[in-house]
Amino acid sequence: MAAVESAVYSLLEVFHKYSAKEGDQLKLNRSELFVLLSQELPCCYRKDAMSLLDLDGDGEVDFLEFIEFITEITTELQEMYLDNIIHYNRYSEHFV
Ligand SMILES: [Ca+2]
Repeated sequence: MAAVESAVYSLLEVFHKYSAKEGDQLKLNRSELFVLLSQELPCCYRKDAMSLLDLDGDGEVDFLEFIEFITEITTELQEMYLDNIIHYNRYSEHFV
């Protein structure tokens, strides 16, 4: 499977692995969200995660809300990634 396809399937599998544990199978309740973040995204584990991710205020996180959060994280990581590439390229120029 191609890398991006694998990443997409991984997001789907992780979300549904945790959302299916209790109540609505297609949404993360507070405890499911906290377990998912602590197990799969420990860098983003926060006590106020539910209020950040629950955009429609229904007390649960659906897949679209989860993906929006993943998009925000990925965008922030891209900025760090690009900074590192720029730094690396500047550093490399001194030694060519
Ligand atoms: Ca929600």
